[in-house]
Amino acid sequence: AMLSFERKYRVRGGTLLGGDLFDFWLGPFYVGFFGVTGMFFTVLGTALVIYGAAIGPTWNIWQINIAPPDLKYGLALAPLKEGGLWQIITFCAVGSFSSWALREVEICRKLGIGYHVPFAFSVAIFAYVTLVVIRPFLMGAWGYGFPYGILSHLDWVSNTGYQYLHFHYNPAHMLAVTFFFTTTFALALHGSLILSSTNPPKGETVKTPEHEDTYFRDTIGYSIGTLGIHRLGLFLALSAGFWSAVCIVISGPFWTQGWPEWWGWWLNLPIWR
Ligand code: BCL
Ligand code: UQ2
Repeated sequence: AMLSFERKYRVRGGTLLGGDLFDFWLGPFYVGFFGVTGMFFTVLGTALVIYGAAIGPTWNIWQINIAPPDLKYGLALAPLKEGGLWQIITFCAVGSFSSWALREVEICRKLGIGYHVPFAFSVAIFAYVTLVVIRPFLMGAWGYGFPYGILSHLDWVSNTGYQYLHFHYNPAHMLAVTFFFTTTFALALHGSLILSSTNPPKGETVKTPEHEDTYFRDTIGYSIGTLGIHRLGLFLALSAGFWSAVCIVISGPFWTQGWPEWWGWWLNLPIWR
């Protein structure tokens, strides 16, 4: 079932690869070259995760774990049951996420809209790739990647954090956390403002952006505006992902001591030293 206005937007072209070959829809879904590659990597990757669980010791959803290779394998390929599975799954994950981003690009081109959505998703992919490819590569072993499992990845985060004594002292982690929290704050302000102006008391009409601006001008003396709040929200969210990637890539490749020690530069400033 196509929505009445949908036909108008189902335009040919705008493809990056494959030309007209995959330029069609399956039901409501655009296919495209990257729909095919995305489906391939997703199905293969998911099947390998299930196979990994099947050869593992448990079907307990919380305890299933697919671990990266031992550090002794360095940057080499490991035997399938000793981390090789993790390596192939990681390859499938990167292939699948990238395909999804490129499929988004093709859809943006068809619609003639900006690339904001694929750009934003790319920042999330960048954070993931930093964790399982860039940092392990810089540290010389795939074994530094995080394990695929619900509890196991939490253990990895805790262990990795304590290796640097106190991760809260990591300046980039501070920025990332602050951006995540500010993002939720901004969305709470925005969501509540929109719902309040679109849900007036019975008998009253829906309010306009004039009312929205006035609400914030009256309370804090400033309104960022309806377009502005979306720009701010995007900036905050992308910054959260970006600084997350930075906070982990500098832990090890750049700084090997505890993060509290890093602040020695501040304590050693000549003013008070
Ligand atoms: Mg910390 C990282 C917050 C305490 C050690 N920590 C993070 C960051 C974030 C954070 C800033 C994780 C988000 C991220 O990377 O997003 N930490 C945080 C907070 C506290 C905290 C708020 C707190 O105390 C209140 N951290 C601590 C303590 C340490 C500690 C002090 C442990 C003892 N923290 C670490 C370590 C790390 C973090 C170590 C990290 O490695 C991590 C980080 O920065 O990683 C980059 C980025 C987003 C992603 C990576 C997601 C990518 C998604 C991909 C592209 C798509 C997936 C698709 C999916 C599979 C398909 C779904 C299909 C469905 C049908 C939809
Ligand atoms: C706003 C506005 C919106 C909004 C929101 C604001 C009419 C519908 C939420 C208010 C936002 C401000 C003042 C910025 C807050 C800053 C940070 C860093 C959280 O003015 O315009 O449009 O949704």
